[in-house]
Amino acid sequence: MKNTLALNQKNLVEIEDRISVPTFDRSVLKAGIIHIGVGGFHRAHQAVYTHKLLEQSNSQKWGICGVGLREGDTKMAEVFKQQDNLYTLMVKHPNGKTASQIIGSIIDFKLGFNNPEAVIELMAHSDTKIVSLTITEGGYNFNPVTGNFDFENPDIQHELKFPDEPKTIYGFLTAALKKRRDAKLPPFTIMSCDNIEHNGDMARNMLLSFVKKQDAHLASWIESEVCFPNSMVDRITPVTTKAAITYLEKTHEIKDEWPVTCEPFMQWIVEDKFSNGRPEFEKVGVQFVSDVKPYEKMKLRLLNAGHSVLGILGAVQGFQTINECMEDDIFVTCLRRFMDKEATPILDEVKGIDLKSYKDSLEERFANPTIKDSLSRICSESAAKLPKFLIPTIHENLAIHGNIEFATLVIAAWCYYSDKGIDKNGQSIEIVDAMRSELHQAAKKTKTDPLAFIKQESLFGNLVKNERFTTLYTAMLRQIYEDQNIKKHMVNLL
Ligand code: CS2
Repeated sequence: MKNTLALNQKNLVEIEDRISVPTFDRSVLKAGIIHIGVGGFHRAHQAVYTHKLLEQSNSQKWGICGVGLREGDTKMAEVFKQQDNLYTLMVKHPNGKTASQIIGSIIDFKLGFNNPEAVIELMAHSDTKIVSLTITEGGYNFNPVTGNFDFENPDIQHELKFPDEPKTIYGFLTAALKKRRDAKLPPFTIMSCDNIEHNGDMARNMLLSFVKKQDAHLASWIESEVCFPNSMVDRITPVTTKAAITYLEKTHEIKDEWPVTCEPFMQWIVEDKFSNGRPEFEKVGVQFVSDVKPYEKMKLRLLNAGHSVLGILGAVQGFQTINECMEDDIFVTCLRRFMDKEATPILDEVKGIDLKSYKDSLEERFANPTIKDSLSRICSESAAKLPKFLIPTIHENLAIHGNIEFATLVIAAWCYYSDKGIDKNGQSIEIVDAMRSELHQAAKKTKTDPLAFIKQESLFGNLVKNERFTTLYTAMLRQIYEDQNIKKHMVNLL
């Protein structure tokens, strides 16, 4: 009987007999990449590509230093400290097999909220070539209707007043870029890896709006010198469960406080524009293109929107996971109809991709029974996600007299879900959303004003003015409120 080994650098020599460990020398790596927002997704995606590249003997020595700007990142900092920034990647295959390995590309982790100076220094250091971001859709601080930077945010107001006390990504980037410019260092690239169409352009526009208020000269330097590649990122990464931690302990006798689980599929398409060099990621399967927009749109409007369609309808139906939805033929058919009839017609031509097989593969990935991606993860922050994933599809279809039935049913179900917070069996649904109370307040008015929910302009724009939409929406809403039988109303659309 072996003994359980805590995951850390010293124990790697023994862990090697159990699962694969980094074969490269971590001590010589430099933090060429500073990554803000180290959650499951980054650890299953960019950090894995970086690890794979480091595994190649002739590779450059790019390591990653993780940064958490919020107090909520403290736990990650503690775990990383205890484990010498190592963690286990557990890839879950549809046949039930789990392939586990230790990832070693992250070499340091810093918290920004309690020591902003250290993070600014790090970003301003000449070794830093790229600052990459997974700060979620909500992290970009834009007004979804106007698309403009939200100067009302108290954190933004604070950092504009006190540039030495940054709070959001914008304060940190500005302070660090200023230092680099003053030190005559080349800037770093800002690489957004969030699920937002034109994520690089978004990061650029928002940062420039912020900097212009503070320092017009710096803004023009950023405008001409800093690259913001757009990218499309993809790997389904459910929330880490206790079961994953126990599995590692039982099966491999490794104690990892926070492993990451994910599907086998991974994809990363990036525009090849970098201010200060980049790792040779093409050697490990990353695709570099000159324009990533059609790929981004395809992914967000099919995969992410597809997730939300299953997530919202599934939550009201009382399902818990995406694969549970995919075990129900009605859900599978509705998902496909939504993708074929509503999302596909508004996509641009996507070079080299056969949309039919892309959609087939999405169905397979969603159905993977080992992933157990929770609907609570999918539905969390819907107020930030749906205006990116689903609502634009309705607007674009209305403009071309296209189909809107399934997307509209999702919005009606979202209203019901935000109002009642229960599924059709009366079980409560935990709603995680920065706009939770606004959503609830608006949805609650539905009884007296059926259009109250979609009057939230910051989410829906002027959708409430479109009669074709409102007629369909109110009819669907009435039905859901009457009998809560979401599946019946899905069947009605087939
Ligand atoms: C999901 C995404 O958060 C969501 O709503 O759709 O996290 C999705 O799993 C990833 O983008 C897959 O690449």
